Amino acid sequence: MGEDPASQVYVRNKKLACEYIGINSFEYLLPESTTQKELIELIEKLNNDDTVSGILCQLPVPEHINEEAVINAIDPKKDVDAFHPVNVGRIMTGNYDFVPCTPAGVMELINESGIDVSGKECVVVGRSNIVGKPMSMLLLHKNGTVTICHSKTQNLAEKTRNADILVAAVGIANFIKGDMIKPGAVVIDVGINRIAPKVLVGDVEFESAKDVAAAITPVPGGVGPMTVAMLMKNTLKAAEINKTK
Ligand code: L34
Repeated sequence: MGEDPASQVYVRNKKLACEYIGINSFEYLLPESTTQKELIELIEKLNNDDTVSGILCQLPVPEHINEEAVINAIDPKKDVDAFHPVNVGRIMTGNYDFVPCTPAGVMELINESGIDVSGKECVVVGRSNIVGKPMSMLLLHKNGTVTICHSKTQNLAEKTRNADILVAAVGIANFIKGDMIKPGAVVIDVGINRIAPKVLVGDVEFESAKDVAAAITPVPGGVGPMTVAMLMKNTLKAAEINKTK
């Protein structure tokens, strides 16, 4: 909904990924003036359409729309973002079909790099419903010892310097400096901050961090594309779950 420039890039990347792997995707680009009722009516139409496996509403939505009401309107069986409370609850218990795309992408990067989370000190900076909270749960399911830090955390650098695996998801450009990182740590940068028309940076100051960390993800070209890849995985899962006889 609306004209958020970042959303336009992200949605485009999702559509391209669908095209690339052979998933039909349909974009409903709703004008800013659309009412919440109209948006929810569209979601309900898609909920009831057997030819639709997965639904997502790209966030953020404009101010006059209640994000929670929109998320709640999506059929949990088609909720490929895993934002619906039913799916959030299932992530807590560990019995889930859909994993939120960004945290899932982070886990995939960790696994594919041969990094064992078990017993490690994992520090997640950021506590959003979309990244920080589910991220912490996924690391916990892999037997990490998880600390969640946020804007009210005292002695933040002390906490981050203790991390074997550090996930930065605060949304502040270059927030984590090299001296806040333990030598040899794995650093995952979830932030995407546009600091100039053509300059994207993460939440980690890459230059000062790269020589301290044993492994670090870049921005762009790090977690962002993984978010898109995990959406494809969830959508395939949704197609299997919603298969009509
Ligand atoms: N409903 N809203 C919903 N689901 C999501 O999973 C998202 N997210 C976040 C924002 N809102 C959402 C995304 O899709 C972030 N996000 C996302 C998706 C794709 C990319 C980054 C974030 C991405 O493709 N990043 C590339 C290009 C960045 C650019 O050029 O701007 C990268 O290399 O990081």
